[in-house]
Amino acid sequence: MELSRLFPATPPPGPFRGGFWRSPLRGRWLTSTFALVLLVGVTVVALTGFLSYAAYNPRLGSNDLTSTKGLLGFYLFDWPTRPAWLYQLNQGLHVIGGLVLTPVLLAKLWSVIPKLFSWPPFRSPAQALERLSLLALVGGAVFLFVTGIMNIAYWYAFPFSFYPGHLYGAWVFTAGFVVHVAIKLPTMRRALRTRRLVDELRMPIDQTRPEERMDEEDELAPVAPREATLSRRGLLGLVAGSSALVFVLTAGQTLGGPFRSMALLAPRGRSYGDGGPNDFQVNKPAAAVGVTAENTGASYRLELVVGPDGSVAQSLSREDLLGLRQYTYELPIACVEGWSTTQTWTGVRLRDLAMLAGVPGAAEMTAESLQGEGDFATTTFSADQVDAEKSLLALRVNDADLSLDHGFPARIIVPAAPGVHCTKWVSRMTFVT
Ligand SMILES: Nc1nc2c(c(=O)[nH]1)N[C@H]1C(S)=C(S)[C@@H](COP(=O)(O)O)O[C@H]1N2
Ligand SMILES: [Mo]
Repeated sequence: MELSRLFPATPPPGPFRGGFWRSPLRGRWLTSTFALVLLVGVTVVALTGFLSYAAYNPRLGSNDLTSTKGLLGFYLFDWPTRPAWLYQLNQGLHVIGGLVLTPVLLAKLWSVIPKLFSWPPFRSPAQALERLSLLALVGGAVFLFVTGIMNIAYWYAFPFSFYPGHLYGAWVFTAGFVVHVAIKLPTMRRALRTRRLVDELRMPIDQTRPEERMDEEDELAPVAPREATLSRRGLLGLVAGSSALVFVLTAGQTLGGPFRSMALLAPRGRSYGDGGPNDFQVNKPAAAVGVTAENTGASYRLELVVGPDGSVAQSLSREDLLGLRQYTYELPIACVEGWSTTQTWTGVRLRDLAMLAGVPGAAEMTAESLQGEGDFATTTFSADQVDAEKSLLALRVNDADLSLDHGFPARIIVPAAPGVHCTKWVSRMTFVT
């Protein structure tokens, strides 16, 4: 069907005219070069994103923060408990990967701007559909990058909650991404063969020639190119340099050690407090949720409850807990926001507490914080997580009592779990067979 008759033959003035876009750097080779980086990078960021959803064990208790998800909450397995750094790696790849790819995404969008104004807007129903899929692709990508960056900056200026929004956006984007890759892969491969990267990296400005149009439909290479004011290697260097800079200024929040102090762009990646044993990342200070020295003092009890009917099997003071067999492990807390911190924790094994509650081999355990209602105050753990050798109710960290901000009198540390499941100020644990 010839649909172009729907539109006047002469394009409207301005950006719709072929001669408007004059950068000699635009062309299919350049776009495909960025596309190749994004194809690999975005795949990693998307997979780790969906894995992060699964890491919450959304099947259990109230763990799922996306209650309206329907089919989109699809995942395949319970999250494992080893290696202990699994979620740290996953979230480091997801968040730092997304940040590092941001300059590449912007460059790719710049390189394809002429297509936004192509004329006629579509020539066939198939092409109309293809362009519609770009709405999911570009809209989805911009939405995910923007909400992701706003979330790690704690800038909740959007009128919906982050978890469902980011998850649904991810599915919209993924649909657009799959269609786009399927359609464009052959063109990308052809375009990448038109130039060699090594040659481009040697080419100074005065030898920088515009890309040739590859065929009739090529809307990227300019019809009326200007003289180059930046070489292709200059542009690639600018983008690669920006990504490298973003990496250096953020990766320390996951890598830790000496790199932490370099994480200038990471909102919560640097030093805390006094250099003592409790001097590490605090997202949510006790004062922010009404936890005080008073309600964690002499009156504190940990109730071990047998579910689902809820009879209290044990009521333990902190001294009681310290009297149980203690274990010490080095384990990370890895926040969904990408920062992580590895510390040496000492406390009671969750499996020993299940035993004490009279529910050995519990199928599920729900931990509640004395913070009461509110975000992250309740978490449900799987049988594997309760049973894992290194799953602790930590009482001490780095040979000192936990500080109030780090969850005194007791906090949960489960290997490989998302940081949000390391519940602080635990006052009740309900074990279900
Ligand atoms: N009770 C309670 N536990 C909590 C939280 C909380 O807000 N309340 N925050 C969680 C989150 S999101 C993370 S990443 C880890 C580490 O956060 P922190 O630095 O505040 O300890 O603790 C988790 N435990
Ligand atoms: Mo977190």
